[in-house]
Amino acid sequence: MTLTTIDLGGEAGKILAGLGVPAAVWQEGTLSVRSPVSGEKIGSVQEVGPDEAATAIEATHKAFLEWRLVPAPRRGELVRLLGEELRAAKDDLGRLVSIEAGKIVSEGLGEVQEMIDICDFAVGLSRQLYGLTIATERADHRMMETWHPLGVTGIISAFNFPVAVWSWNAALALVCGNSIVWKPSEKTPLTAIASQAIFEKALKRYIEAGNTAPANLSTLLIGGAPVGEALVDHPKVPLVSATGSTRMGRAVGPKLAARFARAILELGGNNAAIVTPTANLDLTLRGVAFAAMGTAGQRCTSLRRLFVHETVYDTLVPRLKKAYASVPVGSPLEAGTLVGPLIDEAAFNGMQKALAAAKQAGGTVTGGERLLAEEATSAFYVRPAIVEMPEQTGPVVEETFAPILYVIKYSDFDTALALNNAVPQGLSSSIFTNDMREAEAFVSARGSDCGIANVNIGPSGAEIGGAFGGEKETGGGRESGSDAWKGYMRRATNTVNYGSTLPLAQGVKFDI
Ligand code: UN1
Repeated sequence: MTLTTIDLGGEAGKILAGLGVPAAVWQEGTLSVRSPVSGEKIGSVQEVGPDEAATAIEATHKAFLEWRLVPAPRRGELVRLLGEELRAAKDDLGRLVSIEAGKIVSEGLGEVQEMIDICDFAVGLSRQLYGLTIATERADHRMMETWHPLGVTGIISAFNFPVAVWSWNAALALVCGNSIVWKPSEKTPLTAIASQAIFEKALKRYIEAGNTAPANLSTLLIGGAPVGEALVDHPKVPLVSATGSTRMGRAVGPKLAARFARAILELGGNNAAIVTPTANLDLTLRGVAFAAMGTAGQRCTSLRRLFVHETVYDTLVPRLKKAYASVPVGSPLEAGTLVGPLIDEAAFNGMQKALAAAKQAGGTVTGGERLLAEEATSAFYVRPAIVEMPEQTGPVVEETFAPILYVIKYSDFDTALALNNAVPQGLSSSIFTNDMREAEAFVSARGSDCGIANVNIGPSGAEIGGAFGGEKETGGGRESGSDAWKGYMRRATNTVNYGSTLPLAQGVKFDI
């Protein structure tokens, strides 16, 4: 059983050494790193304190003053090289994601692919930071808008996508002319160190090819909450993009607002799917299984609530239960495993608490028990749980970061739609149907109130091309594709008079 036979620390160390990271960085620090695969310690990482963080942010601000002057397509060249280095490091970084975050190999690799994809996107974007030319009411005038670099971009990321979320923000921020400061989750510093080393490799090649780039263009700050606070409070950080819990967002958001800094918040999700009478149930089963059990239910976009029409309930739900009972749970590094471990004991306790509360609220729980406790005493593997609920109450309206799927029967479409929207979170959602009217209603103005609304696919696993984020307690931010880049730049409206008179707008007269 690889849970005990693989030297996870040794493997992680080899990957970091291969990227040129000195051993002291991950072996001689104060922050212990555990792999959820075994629950054992795999490294000790050096941390910074808030004062060091503030000094580093100042240095990153200096870098911004230079980087903003580099033409955007030249900035894109650095991101192109980052994409190349990520391609070269894909297997290693993907494996490190599996070791440190507990994702199955395919999902670890998928996460790195997501980084590569956003780099490609950002390279193209570096030649497309378009502003509008706008008709003016004044003769011999031109009105236009220009997009300028904004400043230091702070990035706060969570353990569950330890590297992709950084890359969504980093790739866009860099082509937009910003410098970046990254505070990763304390649970996943090794993958952050590896990503920073990969960035340094790209930067070295960029400079060797004759390009100029300032020192401290990208700063990694490993540390606890005080470091995050130093970033959020620093007057020279005009934008913080933070991914994590709604609780974290409630702390970060008001602080940024108080100093009029921008926030891109990607907080909790409590994502639902509606299964209607016409749904293709084979497709639905696969869609639900991946969305609810994939990544052990630890995606912001994981499926947590399933509304099943009464005419298909007794067909679909038993099939789902069968899939839940047989899904391979185990070491994420082993071929064939589909569900890896929870990140830590606190996640396991949170799951058990939610299941107990669900029972209390009248739910029938199948699964949810701890597995492999003897093979890996400090790791937390669980059988994913299905909970049939009489109604949407208790823990169903909360986000529990674990593989729990609450299933509720419905009889009328509008009720299912209302249930989809009746939670405080608004990240992702989906409908399984072949009824065009239901599908269109779901994505319409009176449909799902989430930032993501899908048809015949689950709520998770978004591509980078679309803007990613959600409404309500999810925080309202948008990262990644579409025009999310605008959040990383400042817009200036310019009116230019190329005539020799001075007509005033709105016909105002002011003759002196
Ligand atoms: C997250 O869980 O924070 O759509 C991000 C998805 C992934 C990203 C999830 N592309 O599931």
